[in-house]
Amino acid sequence: MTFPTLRHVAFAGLLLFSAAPALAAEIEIPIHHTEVADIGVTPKVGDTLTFVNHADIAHNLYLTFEDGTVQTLDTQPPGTTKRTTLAREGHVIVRCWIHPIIRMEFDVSDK
Ligand SMILES: [Cu+2]
Repeated sequence: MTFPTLRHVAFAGLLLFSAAPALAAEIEIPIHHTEVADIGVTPKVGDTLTFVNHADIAHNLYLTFEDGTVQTLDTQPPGTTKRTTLAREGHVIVRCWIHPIIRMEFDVSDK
């Protein structure tokens, strides 16, 4: 019996990796008082954003996508989480209907 060489193992791993769809990431974004934290990475289409409200006030975030689509995440009381999966690439602006001072922007890359 012969053992596979490191090269064979690496090749098999490459095949497995390329055959599997890219794993979607879940990115947690804290909200403190009236500040939505920067996302810190460039998310991909299919990734999920999780906004966690650590403030003691309610927020109502909405995302404006590059094509003009607006997605409202609805009222988010203190201590609650809102989740959205990114469906399209391009520039996104996050704002709050209640607190116009809130603004966070990021870009979504395609897969
Ligand atoms: Cu707000």
